Order: sequence, then structure tokens, then C-alpha cells
Amino acid sequence: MKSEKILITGAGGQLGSVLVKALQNKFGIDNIIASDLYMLKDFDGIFEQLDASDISHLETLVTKYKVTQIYHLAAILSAKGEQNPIHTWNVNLNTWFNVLEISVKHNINKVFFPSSIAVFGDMASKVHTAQDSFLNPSTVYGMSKTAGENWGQYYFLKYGLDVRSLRYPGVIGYQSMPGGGTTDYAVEIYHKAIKNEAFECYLKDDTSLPMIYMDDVIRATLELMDAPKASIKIRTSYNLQGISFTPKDIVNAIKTFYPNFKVTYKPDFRQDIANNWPSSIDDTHARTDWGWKPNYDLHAITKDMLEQLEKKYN
Ligand code: NAD
Ligand code: AKB
Repeated sequence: MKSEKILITGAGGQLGSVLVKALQNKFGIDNIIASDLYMLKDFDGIFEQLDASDISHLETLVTKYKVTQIYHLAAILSAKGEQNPIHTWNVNLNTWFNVLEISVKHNINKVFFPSSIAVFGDMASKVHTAQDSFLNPSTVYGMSKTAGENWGQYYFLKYGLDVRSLRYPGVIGYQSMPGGGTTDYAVEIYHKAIKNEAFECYLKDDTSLPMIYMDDVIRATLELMDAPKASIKIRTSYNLQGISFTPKDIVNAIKTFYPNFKVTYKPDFRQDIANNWPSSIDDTHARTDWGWKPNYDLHAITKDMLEQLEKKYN
């Protein structure tokens, strides 16, 4: 196998911190260049401080390490993005333009762009939302992901750049904390349960959203990036489903392990965001084109989260 040199932007985030380790295991620690706005504490491997809005610094790193693949994770997520919409648009799209331009200029082999269920709005059907649904996102984050998907496809069609992308559901993992999304409650709730603290949920108890466990989402990403080029039929972004559940479902699952766990509900602005998102996703194309299949259901997620967090806190 030809050796790869892989640059990851936004590597210090919820996903990046786990994806970097998976890539280090797969390709070797010396072939992975993690980068983020801020230095990471106790990082094992190659790390570069990089604001991906700075195209000349991005190019310097691509040249310095002879980068062959880029995973562009840097972004501002849905809830945080609403606090400063224009800034969110600029960060999410300008960093992406920089990655696309530098990738073409330096003949990068493959580029990964994480999109989101946030691309859907109230004109898509809520249940089993289809791949080719009409996209009318309600957040600036969703707007930036919708535009980002189309820019990825444009670079594929116009320059032959091998851009691959997934519409991630909300990601749940014990390894890292989420960074300002609408689905963050589904991670925070496990930390509260483990610490024997009550949880105040900012979504209503019956709000069903598509979610995915960290192991599954990392595997999906690596499987997509490993798939033969000819099997990648969608160059905007693939729908991806893990499992759908409501806050009430997750509370019931936690209560099978911690019967005294207490939750109250106080919906805030994130409820409006969630109301516009699908409750489940039709990912037939991912299953057919490159063999996607999730492994974790809510019980398996809950069991693993609680076991792993117990080790972390105790
Ligand atoms: P996160 O907020 O935890 O991490 C994002 C990282 O990007 C942060 O470490 C931040 O410092 C960095 N960043 C922000 N601006 C930057 C810039 N200008 N230059 C360089 N780095 C910058 O997000 P995450 O959950 O790890 O998500 C990673 C990607 O996956 C994002 O593109 C996100 O939209 C997408 N995604 C995540 C989820 C999820 O549930 N976590 C779901 C759907 C899509
Ligand atoms: C968010 O809630 O913003 C993210 C996402 C689903 O894109 N977790």
C-alpha cells in the first residue's frame, strides 16, 4: 500500500480527537498530522497549530509534510453557530474553500468533509428522510453544510478532486466532550448519570433525533474513505443513520443501570433547531454503495458509555 500522509483540521474536537487515534493506528503515528486552532494538551504524535482560514499556513503544512489526504473537521456547530451567524458562515466555508483549493493545487488524493443531518429542514419528511430530499436548513450551520456539500461535488466534477462526505447524525462517545451542537445532551446526560447528579435537558422528552455511536461513526468514515472510487456514487454527501431515540428513551436506558437517575426538562432555543431536523434517516445509498451497517443500538451505547465513564471518573 502506498504510504499516506494525512492532515486533519479541527483535530482537537469531539470527533477529531478520536479519529486521529484511529488514523494513527491504521496508517502509523508518523503519517498523521493533527491540527487545530489551539495546542492540544498531552498530544501523542505530530501536531501543528493551524487556523484553517489561513490558506498560506495550510499550504505550508501540506508542502512540509507532503500531505496526500485531508480530513477537514474544523467547523462551528449548530447551537454555537447561531450566536454569531456571519462568523459561522465565514469560518465553515472559508476553511473549506482553502482545503479545496490547496487540495487541487497539490494533487491531494482524497478529501473528507463531514456534513450533518442539519442540512435538512421542514420541507424534508421527518421519518426515514431520503437522500435526495429538498434541503432548506434552518440554521447557519446547516446552510454552511449544504453549501459545503455542493462545493465538494463541484470540485469533484470540475477538477476530479476525490471529495467524500457523510451527513453525520449526532455523535455520542465517552472519549471527548461535544463542542456546541444541538445533540450534545446525549453525551452530557451520561456524565451526569455517572456523577450521580440530576440532569436538566434542553430538549423535550419526546424529541426524536438521529444519533450514532463514536465507534460506528469512525468506522463509517474509514470505510467510506477506503471504498473504491467507482463505488462512491454520491459526491455531495451520504445520508448516514445510526439509531434514533428521544431523551425519554435514553433516560429509560440509563435507569436500567441507575434507577435513581433524575431528569427535568427545560427546552431552550435548541428545541427549535431540533424541531426542524429529521427524526430518522434513510441511508440506503450508503448501505448499497459501500456496505454501511451500524453496530450499536441504544442499549449497547448506554452500556458501553456507562462502563467507560465509570473507569474515567472512578
Ligand atoms: P467540535 O466543535 O468538537 O470540534 C471542532 C474543532 O474545530 C474544534 O477543536 C475547534 O477548535 C476547531 N476549529 C474551529 N475553527 C477552526 C479554524 N478556523 N481552524 C482550525 N480549527 C478550527 O466538532 P466535532 O463534533 O468534532 O465535529 C467535527 C466535524 O464533524 C465538524 O465539521 C462537524 O460539523 C461535523 N459533525 C459533527 C457532529 C457531531 O455530533 N459531533 C455531527 C455532524 C457533523
Ligand atoms: C450538532 O448538533 O450541531 C451536531 C450535528 C448533528 O451536526 N451534533
